[in-house]
Order: sequence, then C-alpha cells, then structure tokens
Amino acid sequence: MKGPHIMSRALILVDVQKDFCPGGTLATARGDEVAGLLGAFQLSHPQDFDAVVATQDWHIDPGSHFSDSPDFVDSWPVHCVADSDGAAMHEKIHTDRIDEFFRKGQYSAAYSGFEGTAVSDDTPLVDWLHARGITDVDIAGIATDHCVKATTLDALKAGFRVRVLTGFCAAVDTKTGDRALEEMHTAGAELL
Ligand code: VGL
Ligand code: ZN
Repeated sequence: MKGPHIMSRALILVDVQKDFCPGGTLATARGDEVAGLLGAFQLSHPQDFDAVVATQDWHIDPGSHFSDSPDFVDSWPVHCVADSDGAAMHEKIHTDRIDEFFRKGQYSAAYSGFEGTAVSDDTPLVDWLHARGITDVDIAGIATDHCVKATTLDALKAGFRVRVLTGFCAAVDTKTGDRALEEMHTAGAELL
C-alpha cells in the first residue's frame, strides 16, 4: 500500500542583495520594495514553510560576467563581489530566519540558485532540499528576468512543484521580466 501523501514546502529567496537594489551597482527599480515585502512576509507566514533558504550572487573572478561596457544581457557592471557590502543581503531581510545560504558565481556567471552550494558545508541546493524531503518550492526575489527565471526553470527540471510569488519579484527590465514570467508559466510554474 502507498503511504500517506507528504508535502513539504521551502521558500527560496533569490539574490535579495544590496547591489540589486536602489543605490547598488546593478539596481532594479523595485528592489527595495520587494525586499521590504519579503521581510514582512517572512514574519507573517512562518508556518507556510518547512525551510527557508536564500541564494547569493557571490563573485570573485567571474570572467566576462563583468564588463566595463556591459550589454546587460550577458555582461554586467561589477556587482556582488564576494564579502563586499553590495553582496550582503538587503537589511529588510530577516537573515536570522534563513536556514541556509547558497552562494554561486564565484568564477563564472551563475544565474540559477541551483548552481549554488551551502555556506556551511558546500552542499548543492538540490541535495539540501532533497535531504529535508522538500517537494514544493515558492520562489521570489531578484532579478525576475535572470536569476529568478533560471532558478525556477531548474527547480521544475529537478521535479519540484513550483510557485513564483510574482509580487515579490523585481526585474532588471519590466518587459523582459514579464516575458520571463510567461516562460516560467509555460515551463510549469504556477504564478501567484
Ligand atoms: C543577476 C545579473 C547578473 C541576478 C546576477 O541575480 O538576476 N543578474 N548577475
Ligand atoms: Zn552576477
């Protein structure tokens, strides 16, 4: 006989870092707003999640990901340099309520949080989630058109049921952000 259906949900906060917010080197217009909303959501919805994780863009020498003449598609101004203030989480995020941080992009571009490994012991994100029996993930953060999209598509490929909290996502560009949301929906994500 089959056992009972167990559902276990994680919240994945994607790259809610200072450099992606107003005043940062690669700011999104809604970065501060999204960070504030997510911080409030962390406090108001603790029971919704069996785990809360955060990803961080964490560049040491990411090659052509950085450029003095960025095209804002494949190359970018210097941002989220490892251990710099710009790589820190936005101050509105309650870091004491995050179970683990996953850093990515040290030596090359890495848009998906699933390229990240845990700060405490280097465990890849997918292994960390599987070890905790996570079946479902809610995804939010920055940037909708890049790292949120890549993280969502990888979560679907890994077999998680995925919801994107669209009101809690900030895009580099609203047009490509909206197109990215469509792509995520087509790939199987539920848009909330
Ligand atoms: C990101 C551009 C460059 C992101 C990271 O977090 O969406 N975007 N590096
Ligand atoms: Zn980056």
